[in-house]
Amino acid sequence: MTTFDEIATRLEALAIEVPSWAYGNSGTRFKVFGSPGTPRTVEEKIADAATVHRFTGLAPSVALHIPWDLVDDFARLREYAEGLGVALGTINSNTFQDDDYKLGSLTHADPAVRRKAVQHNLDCIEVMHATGSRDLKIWLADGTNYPGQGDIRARQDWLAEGLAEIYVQLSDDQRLVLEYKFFEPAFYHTDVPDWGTSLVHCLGLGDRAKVCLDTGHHAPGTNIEFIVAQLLRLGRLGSFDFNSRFYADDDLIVGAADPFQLFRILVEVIRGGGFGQGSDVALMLDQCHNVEGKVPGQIRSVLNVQEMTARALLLDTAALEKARVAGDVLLANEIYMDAFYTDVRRDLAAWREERGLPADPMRAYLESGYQAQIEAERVGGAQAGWS
Ligand code: LRH
Ligand code: MN
Ligand code: MN
Repeated sequence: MTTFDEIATRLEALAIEVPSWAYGNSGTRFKVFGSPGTPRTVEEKIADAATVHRFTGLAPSVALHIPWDLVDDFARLREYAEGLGVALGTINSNTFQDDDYKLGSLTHADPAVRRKAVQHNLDCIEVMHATGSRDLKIWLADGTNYPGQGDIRARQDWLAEGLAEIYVQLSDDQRLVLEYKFFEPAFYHTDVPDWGTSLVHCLGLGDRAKVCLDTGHHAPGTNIEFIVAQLLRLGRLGSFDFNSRFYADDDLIVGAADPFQLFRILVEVIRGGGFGQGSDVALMLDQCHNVEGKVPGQIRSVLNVQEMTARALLLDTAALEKARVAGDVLLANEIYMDAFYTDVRRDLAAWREERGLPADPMRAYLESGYQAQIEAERVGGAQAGWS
């Protein structure tokens, strides 16, 4: 059995990037509920993200979405964030909210629209220079609703061309991560529907093009940990968008719907070298909090990832390997489940206290008065983008 003490220092490597849009008001297509204390500016979103980090020590960077988080001076925004103890992280481009993109962006049949979409991504690279961000994340809403509507083959060629124009503008320490999603908003075909399509484009671009895996973007029953293992094996897993789903792209709190799936994914992340020293896999959240509090929602999320990472690190890999070699199916499964069922909450509380963090970050936040303060100060919070 691996003990908690043996994994304690390894846990220090855990860093989870939080999305700026998790702090804004969001909802479904039926209703966006406003909640008191919602940020009115990018700075206020960053202040909330910094608060999550202050109470948990787990969220040292915040991802931005452009143009949702557009400001005049990104160098100043970076200073502001750093002053609060967090870095600006992944820059997400957005080519899905402009009328011109109704029938596609990088895959649109009209070269002028494709040019506009490429240019937007180039503008995002400029932002990255100012913010010090490593990753440009591209997710496309591109697709069609009806058979015959588009030339699905030509759209792949246009996509490859556009991505190449973007990729060459990255500097040597920057990366492009291409996110896939199997449906929505298009329903007949999607231009980047799966990890295979994303990988094919990344392979065509170069070493610094990687796949982004959003856990909510798969058909029910998909074995996501297998995809993780395969992409890590190929050196092409760039980042995660963590969330959980019951039905579609629900964007619920990570680990809420299926904690065992999160465990299985993290086991493969660790197994494949995607965690800790030498790893360049970015662990991010991509969530929206429609009915629950946003800052505590984010705190719960990063704590869930921490708890499940600890349990995955506890897996006795030596004993597991022995059982596998011996062909002992039941013992192998027992060893695996033992790690999953280990309750690490008390150990984690002590671990946090040893590092000057609150033993129970959620309670500490609720008692801190931060929520009452932002509710009093902020009137008329802004709506987040949809996801
Ligand atoms: C698309 C997505 C993508 C977007 C975010 C807001 O469903 O997962 O990552 O950038 O939602
Ligand atoms: Mn996502
Ligand atoms: Mn999504």
